[in-house]
Amino acid sequence: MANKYQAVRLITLLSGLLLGTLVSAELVVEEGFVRKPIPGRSMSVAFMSIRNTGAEDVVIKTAAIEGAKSVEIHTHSHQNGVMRMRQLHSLEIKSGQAVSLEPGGLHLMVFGIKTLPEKPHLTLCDDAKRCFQFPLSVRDLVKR
Ligand SMILES: [Cu+2]
Repeated sequence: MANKYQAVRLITLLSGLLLGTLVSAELVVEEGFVRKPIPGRSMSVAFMSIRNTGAEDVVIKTAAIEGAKSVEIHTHSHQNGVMRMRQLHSLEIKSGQAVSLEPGGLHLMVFGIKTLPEKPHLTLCDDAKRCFQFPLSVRDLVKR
């Protein structure tokens, strides 16, 4: 009787551990693209929607894009009617929510672009140093 009870407890413990691995952080990047830099320039921007489909909140600390030297997370803010860019050192995406990086708001500032592959990999790493990889597309500059 005691052994049976212990077995049940062990199974509960194991399923708890299993569940722990199953509900680990999960991010999805939708509509992700990096803009080709202006000819002669090496700096550009990347936009996307980042969705957290996991059960825990994720705090993104760093971003990297294949073919670029460095990437910063930026936001825009209005100061006395002037739009300014500001670097963020973390970007929280709550469980079940999505954050949009779009023109005029949050964006990834991409530095030191030489040649972008056709589908450059975006790597996002969180505060627990877990990294997530997603393919981006490359878009030409909007022609007016
Ligand atoms: Cu910026």
